[in-house]
Amino acid sequence: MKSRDKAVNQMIKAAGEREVETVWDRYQTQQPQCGFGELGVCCRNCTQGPCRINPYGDGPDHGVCGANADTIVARNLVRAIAAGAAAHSGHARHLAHALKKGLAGKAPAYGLKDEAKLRALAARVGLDPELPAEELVNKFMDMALEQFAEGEGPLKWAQSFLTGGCGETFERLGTMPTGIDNTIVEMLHRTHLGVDADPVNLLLAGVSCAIADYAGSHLATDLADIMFGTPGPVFSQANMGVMKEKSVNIALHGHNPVLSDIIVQEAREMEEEARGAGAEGINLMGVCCTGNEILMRHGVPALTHSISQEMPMLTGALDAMVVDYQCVYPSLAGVAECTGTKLITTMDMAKISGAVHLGMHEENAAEKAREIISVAIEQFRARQGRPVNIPSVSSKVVAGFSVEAIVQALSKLDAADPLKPVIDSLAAGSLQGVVLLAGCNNVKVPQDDSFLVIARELAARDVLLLATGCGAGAYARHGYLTPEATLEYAGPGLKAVLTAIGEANGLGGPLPLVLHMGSCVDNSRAVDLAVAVADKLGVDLNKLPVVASAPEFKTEKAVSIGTYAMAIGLPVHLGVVPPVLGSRLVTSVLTEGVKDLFGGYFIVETDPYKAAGAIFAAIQERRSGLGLPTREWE
Ligand code: BF8
Ligand code: SF4
Repeated sequence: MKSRDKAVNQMIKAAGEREVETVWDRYQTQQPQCGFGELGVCCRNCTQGPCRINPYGDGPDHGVCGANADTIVARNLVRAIAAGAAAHSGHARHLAHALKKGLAGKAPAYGLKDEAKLRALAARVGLDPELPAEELVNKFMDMALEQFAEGEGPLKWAQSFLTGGCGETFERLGTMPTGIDNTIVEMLHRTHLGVDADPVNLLLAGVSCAIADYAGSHLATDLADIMFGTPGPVFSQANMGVMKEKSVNIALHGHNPVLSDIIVQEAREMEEEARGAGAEGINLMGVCCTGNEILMRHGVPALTHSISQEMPMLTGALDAMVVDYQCVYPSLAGVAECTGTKLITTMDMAKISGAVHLGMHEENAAEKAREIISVAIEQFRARQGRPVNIPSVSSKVVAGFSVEAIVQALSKLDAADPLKPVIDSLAAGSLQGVVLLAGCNNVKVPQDDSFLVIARELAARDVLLLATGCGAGAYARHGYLTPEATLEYAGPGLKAVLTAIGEANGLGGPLPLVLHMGSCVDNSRAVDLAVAVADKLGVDLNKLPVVASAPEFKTEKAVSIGTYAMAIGLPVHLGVVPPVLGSRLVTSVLTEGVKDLFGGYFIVETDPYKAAGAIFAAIQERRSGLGLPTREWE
């Protein structure tokens, strides 16, 4: 089985018929994959290599420079964390530049949209929230940009949004970053030939980089919210059935709303042009995290996610796929050539040979957005008369659960103390705990399977489920972001809690089984929620019955997120084995040693049923630590 998604399977069949190569075909041609790479024991950090260590003792146990398996595995891992942090914080930096230019009158598409969010954030980072908006936003942006440079003390965006206990732990262990960029750059320095060869020291530096990743992610979420609005509940749809044969179908793929949000705004103005070309209208759809951003803020339907990103083109009905950066497969160019889709790259730092490049800059965002939409309209004209094969598979979606939206919904139950109903339910055991399901799909796992199994197993046992990234996408495509899913899969306690909140908000039924909190940078939203609960209870995050899980993770960004989730104190389940098993030392530090230092730790389990059991056990351990009633796995 390649995917649990019916629409994806229909398109895999279409790909076979048309002899279009997909991610699953290429995975086969890569077999057998390199065992040294899988274990993390190969090093290419200098030209005396590549060196590889035989972890079974019947080959070299040191590289040419003398680095052993522990050093090599640790170095490879922490470089991945640095790359992830660079990606998330690069996304934040891009938004910061756009808003800064917008405020200076140089980029008319950008400005302050959500003043209430700005004021709330300002109070958290120590600015006077009562300042006039213009003065405040400028001060806030100066401070935001300062996060990238090396400062004197702890990184403000890490310190201000986590618990006091986290800050103290990071200071004590020397893992509190002083700036985002210098922390990432130092990791490249440390992992150069002949610098840091102490695996534990390297891993601690990896944690520091991951905390910088958290700060960068939080900043990305904050800036997107103040520029484009903080999400609230939206109703939409997901999966390839959202394509419309008679409309101009445009997929927006990548991560940064810096362009996609503007395309959403401009498309509203260009409906007439589309109708002039014989279309019924413009049909925007999202892929991956750019898709999550515009679903959360505008209700734009979600088309598909992660490993199935090539599939929508095979319908023959996709006129353009517009990409920004991150998680965009270069293979899209070849598929687009076969299917006639215009693949449009938009970032000068992320081009793909064979794609049309329409480079957007902050100054010309609206103009570029219109140019991109016009290319898609032309392609719509060109495809007329050709057959299409759109799977009639789609699900209803309720999304938009920012922390603000969740607190707002909860305030209908208790206006004075919105978190109280959740905390009371956790204490009583009608809610056992909270699990954040995050991360990617991975070609090594049948697409969505682990996400779905874990959600069903945990929901039946009264665990509240949050989701982000392609995980949230998986739940969207399978109908798990609906009240109906709550009625079908939730255990009695969870059902009662979600129903009480839903009914208090006039929904006439429960909240969805899984709450979609946004893209991968929006994992910071889930952390905010956990921090609010921890602060209210007066305990640290590493005491809460809260677990993170990345059942099908793939990217370096996901490694970085998993590491910060561990560092703030959460048990973190990984459903794909990370390339660390070549070092017993590194493996034991990550699964056990870190628990004493941070409270969080990694659980590696590829079987989703066993993983659900392990996650539930981690929740019970936390409940027992808090003196709350525990439950057996039944
Ligand atoms: O940042 S979940 S495949 S799209 S890395 Fe990429 Fe993974 Fe999807 Fe979003 Ni996150
Ligand atoms: Fe080999 Fe050391 Fe060079 Fe790595 S840094 S390739 S282990 S010599």
